[in-house]
Amino acid sequence: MAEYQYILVERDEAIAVVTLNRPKELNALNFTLVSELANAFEDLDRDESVRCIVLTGAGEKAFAAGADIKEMSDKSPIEMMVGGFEAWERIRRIHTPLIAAVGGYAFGGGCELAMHCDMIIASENARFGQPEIKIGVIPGAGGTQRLARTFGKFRTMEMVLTGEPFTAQEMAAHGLVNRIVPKGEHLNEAVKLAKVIAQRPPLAARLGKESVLAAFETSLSEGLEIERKNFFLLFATEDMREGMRAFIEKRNPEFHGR
Ligand code: CO8
Repeated sequence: MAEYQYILVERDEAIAVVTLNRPKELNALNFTLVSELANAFEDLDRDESVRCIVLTGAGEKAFAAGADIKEMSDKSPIEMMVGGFEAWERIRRIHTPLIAAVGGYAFGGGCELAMHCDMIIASENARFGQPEIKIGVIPGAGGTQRLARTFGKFRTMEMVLTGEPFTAQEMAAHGLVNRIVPKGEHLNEAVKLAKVIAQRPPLAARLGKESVLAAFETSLSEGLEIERKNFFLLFATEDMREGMRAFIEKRNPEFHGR
């Protein structure tokens, strides 16, 4: 497995756990870290034995407190443009299901990174926020768009225009957190959920993810078309035959990703 400076990548059978590993800086996302993350996710995405990826932050205080303000503070618009946004696009295109395990602060780019994932498990002490306005900018890695689509216009406005954080409970009440667990339990719970997904046929998981994400990018009729074509496509898989046969024969299915 590749060596990284700012992240850790570990395997637990079919699960990969990726840890943002700058705990002294509250896992602030510098350009190198985000690029390492994109590289690691792409490597794991290519590995058929990886069925689900869990993303978490090192230390008790933060998932990630946002982009690295010290690194960004003297950058020009062009340096920002060429410096790192391509890595965020690469993360957006990962096919393997991604689960964010959030304890403590998920601020700025940290909140946006959690929202790049497909599910979010949060510790009861998790705090989500887009505080960029307090330092003179706005969210830049999808915060205004992804929040507005789930959290709604009015709460998103409050978050983006005041910069004040919301609790895990508030996020869960509005559908931005799957479940809240006692402090410190977020990673265990995320791995537990990942293990359930890892048992499912991976091609169905991939096309299920693709279809759900299409809901955020298309009209209803285009989205329905994508869903239907993906549904038909799965009838070409051995796993579909196995899944249905196992149901009829009243036994557990054995999926091979084919
Ligand atoms: N960048 C750099 N360093 C940070 C960051 C950060 N975002 N957050 C915390 N740190 C550092 C602190 O400077 C401090 O370092 P040092 O010990 O050397 O002084 C250390 O981490 C611990 O932080 P604090 O002492 O501040 O810890 P507190 O518990 O007192 O406060 C907070 C925790 C409330 C989270 C506080 O650290 C804070 O407000 N952090 C900044 C949050 C923020 O503004 N985030 C948004 C950044 S902008 C952004 O994310 C835009 C994303 C655009 C897309 C990405 C493009 C690449």
